[in-house]
Amino acid sequence: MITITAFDHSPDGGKGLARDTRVRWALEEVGLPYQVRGVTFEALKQPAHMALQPFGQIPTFEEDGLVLFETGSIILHLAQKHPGLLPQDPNARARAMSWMFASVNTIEPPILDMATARLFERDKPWAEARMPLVVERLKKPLTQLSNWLADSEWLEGTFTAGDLMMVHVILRLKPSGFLNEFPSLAAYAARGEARPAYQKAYAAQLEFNTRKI
Ligand code: GTB
Repeated sequence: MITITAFDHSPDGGKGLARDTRVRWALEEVGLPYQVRGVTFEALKQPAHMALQPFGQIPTFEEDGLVLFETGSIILHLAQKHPGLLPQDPNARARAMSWMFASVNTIEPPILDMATARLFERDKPWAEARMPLVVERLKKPLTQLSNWLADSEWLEGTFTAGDLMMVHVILRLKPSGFLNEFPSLAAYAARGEARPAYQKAYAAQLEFNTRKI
């Protein structure tokens, strides 16, 4: 049985923003059962968890003695091993992987930078002056992504692990309303959210995060 780790209780209270949601989603897309071990913030930095995740973070993935960390690597492993998340054609597979990397390498960093600026740097004397730069650095790649997508359903024709990762990355912009500034990306994210596998993953993380211990 596959075991993943997640926050014992996510700070978002179950909005699906923590990264275990994308792993849950991938597991649902390929139809694999899994169990979840909750980790407290304190336990994240203890040796037992650091042995699984060198940076003291969630999620991790364990199956038959294999331990993986980094959501991109976990989802790539699942997608290569099980049908449903990568096309058969080698070139199309490689394109889907390009999008997986683009999601975590090109789109996620400026999103995290904006989240950090808004949540943790607001009281700094330079916060107000820096914010337009942070917003511009995010708007540029989002505009480019939106231009690429145009009115296509998915990034490369059919749904792939690249879309799964990209949709979960941009969903981080939904609660602030920022995603609505890019209607084609908002519609793209909504298509991802509408997939039955996402719905199952979302419901599971919500139940987990609102469970009584
Ligand atoms: N690159 C790694 C990966 O993709 O696996 C990043 C993993 C990561 O950032 N994990 C975060 C974590 O463990 C949780 S998801 N943080 C604890 C720590 O670093 O000490 C990031 C996250 C957390 C909370 C919310 N939220 O509440 O809205 C959203 C996203």
